[in-house]
Amino acid sequence: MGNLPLVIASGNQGKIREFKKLLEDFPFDLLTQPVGFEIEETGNTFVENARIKAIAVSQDTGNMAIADDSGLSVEALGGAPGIYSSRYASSDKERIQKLLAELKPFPNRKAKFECALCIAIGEKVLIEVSGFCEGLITFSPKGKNGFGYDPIFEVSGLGETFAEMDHEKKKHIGHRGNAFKLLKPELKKLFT
Ligand code: ITT
Repeated sequence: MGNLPLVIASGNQGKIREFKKLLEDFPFDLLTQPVGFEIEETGNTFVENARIKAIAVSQDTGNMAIADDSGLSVEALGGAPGIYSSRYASSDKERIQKLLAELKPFPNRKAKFECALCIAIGEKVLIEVSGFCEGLITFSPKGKNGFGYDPIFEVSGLGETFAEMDHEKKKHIGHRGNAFKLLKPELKKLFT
């Protein structure tokens, strides 16, 4: 593999930090998307939205781009907030408070994170994969690491939230890490 420029098509600093860690073994020159770049996420699924973002950023920059559309689907809320996870409220704190309030009447705390990754060059999609992580919504936030809904998402069987884990552990078991496990062999096939 040569050193190829790859633009991280995201404005979310939490995701960008995780992308940099997950891609550190690959010989890409990682670039960030133009400051203030915005594209409307008009898809109905995580996969469609990841594709929209990767293609838009690749077309804008002229480089290959990787996008992530991700979110949390809560069983008792019929899958909400789902693809609307970032639009659910205006800050991480408010999103967490709103979710805990809406879930209060329900004993079922099951939830699932999903991460759809797309790599595109121009309008050509090179790779699409999705990763998942199942867990439970806690009754109050726990832990200081990570971003987004991490403080209220307890991974099944582990008894700790994403926000109580270090980067390495989330990388191994999280939805984004699981998507990257599928992405890696596809990248190798394409670039070797
Ligand atoms: P970009 O579209 O610019 O990448 P975004 O934050 O708007 O940034 P999404 O549309 O994919 O990204 O929304 C994902 C939201 O889901 C994100 O803002 C978080 O609230 C939540 N989320 C996704 N992955 C998460 C993770 O690993 N931990 C906690 N929350 C996460």
